[in-house]
Amino acid sequence: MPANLPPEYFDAEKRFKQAATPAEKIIALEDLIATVPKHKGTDKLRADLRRKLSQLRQEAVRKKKGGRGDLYVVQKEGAAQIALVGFPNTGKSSLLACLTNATPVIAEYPISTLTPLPGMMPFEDVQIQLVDLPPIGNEATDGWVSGILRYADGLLLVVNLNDDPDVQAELLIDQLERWNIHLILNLKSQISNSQSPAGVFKKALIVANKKDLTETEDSFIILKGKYEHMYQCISISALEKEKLEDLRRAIFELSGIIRVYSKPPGKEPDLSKPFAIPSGSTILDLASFIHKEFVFNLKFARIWGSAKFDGQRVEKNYILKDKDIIEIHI
Ligand SMILES: Nc1nc2c(ncn2[C@@H]2O[C@H](COP(=O)(O)OP(=O)(O)OP(=O)(O)O)[C@@H](O)[C@H]2O)c(=O)[nH]1
Ligand SMILES: [Mg+2]
Repeated sequence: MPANLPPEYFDAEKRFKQAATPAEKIIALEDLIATVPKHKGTDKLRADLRRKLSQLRQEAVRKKKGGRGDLYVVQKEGAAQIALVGFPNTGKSSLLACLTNATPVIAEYPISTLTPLPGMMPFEDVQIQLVDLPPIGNEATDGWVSGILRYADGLLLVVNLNDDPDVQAELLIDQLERWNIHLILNLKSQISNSQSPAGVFKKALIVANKKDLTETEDSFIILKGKYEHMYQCISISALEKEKLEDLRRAIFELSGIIRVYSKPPGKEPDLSKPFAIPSGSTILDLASFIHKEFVFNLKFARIWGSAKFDGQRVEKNYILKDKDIIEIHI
């Protein structure tokens, strides 16, 4: 046993010994490792603890094999599914807690999130699903985390303003590239999420968290200088709940959906429940979404909102805009 271990080590060691479940053991051991000072005298101890941690993580994944489906796939709910990607401690779980009704583990120690956790974020009259994930760079979880990213409708790259956010963003994008997950440059482009032999293409937004900390303004300027022409960058504080409304709107825009409302001929529109459909959808796409039969019977539609005048007659290939009201004639 190396000399000069701090009292926190012994407290953490006690908690590790008392931990009952595999998840608790992993968390307690991560905690314990964080208390060991880094110097020559502790090399062997740190290596032993790391080996133990890696073994526990492998066991945890093996034990989950029976319920593998639950661990690897997050059932989509709501209008779109957006995944949170980032390095340890950047505030992914804090964000999920701020924006949704989910109650994730939030902690000062790294790798506090071990399994995916979804939550629903209301934005005006739609619900968007956010998925909190373990951090990138952990060999025990990277495999299935990257699997979830491939299925998401958009990615939030969460970086910490206190720790060279531009470098974090670069490393994250590099890692995604290695998984053949390519980010679509510029949200406003017409390209949508797609798949090809070269990999998947995803829309992304850079969320720079912890703007409440001092001297973070300059790092946001550097981040924007490097990335703003490619991805929207937004600085927020999950802790102080700053700029969260801007973030909600940016997430809605990232989701690539629009809301349209239907109106039976001669009646008032039903504004209580929108149809959430991909942006770029036409009247015909909407018709097939509402009812398969409509595709064959559709004659034309009248539209309130994006057309030149209210109630204007439009054809099947008319491209809908967010908040249009549509009267379908069959
Ligand atoms: N000052 C400040 N601290 C924050 C903010 N958001 C989160 N934190 C703190 O940062 C630490 C990590 O937060 P988490 O939300 O657990 O981070 P995470 O990215 O989910 O971490 P992992 O799951 O380990 O990857 C916690 O101590 C939070 O209280 C913020 O906006 N400002
Ligand atoms: Mg977390």
